[in-house]
Amino acid sequence: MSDPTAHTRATTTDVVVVGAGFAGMYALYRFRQRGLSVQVLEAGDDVGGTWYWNRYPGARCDVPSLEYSFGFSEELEQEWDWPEVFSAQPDILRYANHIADRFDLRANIQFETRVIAVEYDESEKLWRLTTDTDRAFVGKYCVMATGCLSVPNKPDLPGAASFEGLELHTGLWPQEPVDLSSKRVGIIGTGSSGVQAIPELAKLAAELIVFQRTPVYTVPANRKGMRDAVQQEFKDNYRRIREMQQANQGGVSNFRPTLNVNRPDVFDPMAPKRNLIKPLTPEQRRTRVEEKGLGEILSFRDVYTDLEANEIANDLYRDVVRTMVTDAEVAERLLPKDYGIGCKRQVLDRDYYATFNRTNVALVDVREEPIQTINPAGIQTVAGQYDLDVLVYATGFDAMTGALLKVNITGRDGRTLEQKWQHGPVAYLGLQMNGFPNLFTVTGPGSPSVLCNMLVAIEQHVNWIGDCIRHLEVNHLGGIEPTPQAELDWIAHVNEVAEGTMFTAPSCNSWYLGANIPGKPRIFMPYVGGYPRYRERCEQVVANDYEGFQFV
Ligand code: N01
Repeated sequence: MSDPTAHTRATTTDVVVVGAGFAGMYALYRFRQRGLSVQVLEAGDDVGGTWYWNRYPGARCDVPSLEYSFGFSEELEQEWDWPEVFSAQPDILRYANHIADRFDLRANIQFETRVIAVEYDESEKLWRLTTDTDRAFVGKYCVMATGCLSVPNKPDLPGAASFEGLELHTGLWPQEPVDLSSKRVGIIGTGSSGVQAIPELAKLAAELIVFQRTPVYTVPANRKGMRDAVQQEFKDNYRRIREMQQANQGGVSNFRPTLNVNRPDVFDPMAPKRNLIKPLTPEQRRTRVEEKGLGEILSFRDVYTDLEANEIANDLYRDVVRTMVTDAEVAERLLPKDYGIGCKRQVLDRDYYATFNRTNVALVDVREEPIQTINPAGIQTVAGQYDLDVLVYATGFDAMTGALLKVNITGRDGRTLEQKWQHGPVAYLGLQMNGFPNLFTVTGPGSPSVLCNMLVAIEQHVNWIGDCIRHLEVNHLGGIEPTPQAELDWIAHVNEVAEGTMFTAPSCNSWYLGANIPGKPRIFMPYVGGYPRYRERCEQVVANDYEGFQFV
């Protein structure tokens, strides 16, 4: 229970939003525009969410920046320039700061304020939020804009607390620069964060030891600087591009500049309509990859739906990697063997495999050589001791549900979200939960979220929530929540569309399934049916007078 006296010092607004990442910032902008009073609460000392916390060397986005940008303001679209096609974390954080300044958002954001309890006051029909400061907050509506990948996962390794060197997590990287020169650095984890950080840490540190449990499928990222002509063509076509995003499975327009750039390969009339790997001969497959690069393997459509095609692609991938790593034993350890391409979030890299050819980098396979303990000097495996000055955890996040469960949400009749979700997340459209009236989740479990361009997903969700609140206000309706049946039907649908995809293959263990957190229920959490289908469903629900919801 929260401290009841704190309520006496409570600030009351129409809406309380938790989190000042892109979702929380846009919610504040949009709801204010709707005439609502809004208070945003943020644990960090500035805006940016995931881009505020993930400052590790090499951090950058895997969606092109001209697409990973907001479409709600034409002025914003026109005035902002991206320096690279796929931006690095500092540029994305600058964009977040620009938005905060431009739309005067900071005035309604309370920084350095961590929410520790969110409780429904049934008699008053209000949400009461307790924080780690002496202030509490009350709102008729509560919007959780807490992000999908915001609670860092640190595995419970024996002796971890005894390490006397510097301990870092990629998801909680310090703001001040970390001097790694002359340091022996160890890194645990080879997911997206580890793969991005490893080449950069190898350049900064005297020695780098990579502790890998599961090898990764990773392909080279686009590393082009932004050309003015390309940026201009995007700006000239932004309205069309936003429409194209709305119609694309992953919320990405795939718009290609044609006027100012000579790119004959983009609109090749001879390009095969259905790009399949299975019908090609081994030589044809090899040639395609030699000509177009390792990432070409990802372009074959059957790789994601046909297990045989998937295995052909996996073999081809392994053959190419063997040619990239000088030491054959190291190469063999780097090859993913017991799961297929498409099971996990695709990883993109800059010089990942070449990094293992450096003399200051070593690879330890912790499946061959399990970690026994962490001790004051470093890591002890069954094969020996690795002394370290710095230990980096690149061990991911308690994804999608972690941040929602961490803030201790209690709904009607004292029922907690933890109780409701003990067997996995139960929600309708990833927007709301029965028993938690007027509490909304932005990009919650059961919505496309992490399978979509996040900024597109955020805009759609925040717009939907803003319209819903307006509907409640205009019609003097006390509150809204989904019916239990609508939740169950939606979850059944979410599971049904995920079935038969590589995401849910029995060999697949990913954070999408909660498989990275011991004891977490194995459930495929995001909606894989595609963003347009999902968006249309949300629109249809509203057109049918909020079908599946009840007004309370
Ligand atoms: O986390 P992960 P991440 N002992 O969970 C290992 C987004 N993102 O932070 O696979 C040893 O993918 C674990 O091993 P295993 C993106 O959506 C995007 O890298 O569980 N190892 C794995 O290797 C991404 O998917 C960008 O066997 C342990 C690693 O730690 C998501 O964030 C950049 C271990 C965790 O990988 C998460 O990526 C960065 C243990 N006890 C992140 N526990 C871009 O936009 C865990 N591991 C490009």
